[in-house]
Amino acid sequence: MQTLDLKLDSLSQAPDAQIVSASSLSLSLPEAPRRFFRHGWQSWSLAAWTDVTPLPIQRPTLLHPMQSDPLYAYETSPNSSWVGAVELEDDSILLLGALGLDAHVTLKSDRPSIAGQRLQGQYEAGEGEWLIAHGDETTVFAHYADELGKRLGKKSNQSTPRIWCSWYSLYTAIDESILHRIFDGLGDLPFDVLQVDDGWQVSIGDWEANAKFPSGMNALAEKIKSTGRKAGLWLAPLIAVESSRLFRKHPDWFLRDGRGRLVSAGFNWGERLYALDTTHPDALEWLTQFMKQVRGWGYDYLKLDFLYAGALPGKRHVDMPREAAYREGLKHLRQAIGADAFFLACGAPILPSLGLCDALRIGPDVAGQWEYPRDANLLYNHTTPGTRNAIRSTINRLWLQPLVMTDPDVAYFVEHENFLSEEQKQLLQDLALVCNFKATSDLPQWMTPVERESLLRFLNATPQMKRLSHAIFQLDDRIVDFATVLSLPKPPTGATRLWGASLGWLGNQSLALKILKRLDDRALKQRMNRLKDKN
Ligand code: 9PG
Repeated sequence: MQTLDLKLDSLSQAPDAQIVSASSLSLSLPEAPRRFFRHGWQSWSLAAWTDVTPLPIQRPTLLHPMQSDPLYAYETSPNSSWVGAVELEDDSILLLGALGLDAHVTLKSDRPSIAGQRLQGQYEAGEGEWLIAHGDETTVFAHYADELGKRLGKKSNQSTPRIWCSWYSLYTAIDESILHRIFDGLGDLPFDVLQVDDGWQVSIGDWEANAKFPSGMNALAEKIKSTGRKAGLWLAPLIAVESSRLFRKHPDWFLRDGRGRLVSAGFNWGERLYALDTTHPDALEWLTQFMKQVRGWGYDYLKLDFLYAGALPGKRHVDMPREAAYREGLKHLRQAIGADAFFLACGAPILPSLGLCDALRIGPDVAGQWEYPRDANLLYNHTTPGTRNAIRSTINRLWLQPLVMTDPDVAYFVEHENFLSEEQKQLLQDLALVCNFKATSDLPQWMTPVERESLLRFLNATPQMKRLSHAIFQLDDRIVDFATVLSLPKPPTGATRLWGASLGWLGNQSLALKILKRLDDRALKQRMNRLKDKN
């Protein structure tokens, strides 16, 4: 396939959109664009309209594999996974989007142009094809979603469940008795799923109930189902920590680079993470059995997390493009789970997950904190937990709505243990309504009667939603404006930059991260004890 050189002028005669085939292509622009739309690789990565100047390298770099596409983490010129767009002087938007996997878009400033590049060989229909669309933002992105749907598949007709999830109140500080009390306390609030998050397992890789769940995972699912709801469970099937039995027993199942060194999948839970090579037949067989076991325990809603690990660059057992390998692995996962279970993909590379999951997280984690100046300004990292980060990327990924249920993460209703203002909580609740995906982690024990009432109203609401512009929405007769949330802080300069660099260095030291984790764990334990005292 050839390299194409195109000019926007030559396109403007043509229809507003056209599909071209090329392994790489370059589209000259009439002038330097005003803004660039960058689309981060996986759920947590940044999706935003930014100006066209280079952005600082995100820190700490140790976390690149879990927060960005590590292949482009050091590329400072504006670049984007699969699809990029520019805003021109006449307010029109020009979109260049890959219709297959393993493709990237970059903005070149010398001779203003937008370039697309495919990385590796053909795998599925649509690869090597690009959509070029020119017009208003809504139209060009709708066109892109439409073409992707034809090639990668679209969402099922299932209705969106309303979910209670354990993560955003107690994090890993959960145990059997606390969860039982919460499930009882939720009473007849109209949730469809009660989802147990991280904290139940022996370790990442060793997916059995830990000592805090002495009755086992089966009994926990039974308890949930006895309340008339579906049981949901969090799992991170494609990663393992280095101390896990799985990793120590089968180091050959994990992804390595061309020189045989293990590929880092990031750092979390105070440990290094490694990625399962899903093209290894034994690893795949283990995955399949594992998924069947979880279904057998009685869980019908699965939040499969840290899925990006399946698409990291490396040398696989079967030599194939990384995103194609991921998609093949996901097909197996989907089959093992069964079509009748609900599959939420999280921390997942966006395009390769389409058509295979029911719902997709489209932004970073929310938090009971609006923004952390350390991350936003010093580390210039907009992928870390924080409500502003979550809203920003989510709004910029709403174009995915025709393709998959879009999960903006949970909304908050309580004041207890939460630092968001009333306005910020309202904005997050409205985001959930815009996404048509309702979830919360609020604890019944923390709710005042008024808060419980507002949660009930939220769960029962079915407003008519209309997008009026990029950031402004109408929900029934209410106008909701996200505009002030979406901008990015100015990149650090001078002393702030030096500060950021030192902090970034510290963030790469596993010892520092381990200490931070200890402190976090201690604070969580205290939170859990306060809750226990309350009962
Ligand atoms: C459980 C959590 C919750 C949450 C997920 C995921 O370091 N990181 O970049 C990072 C990002 C997200 C994250 C954890 C770490 O959270 O999104 O809902 O399930 O895992 O551990």
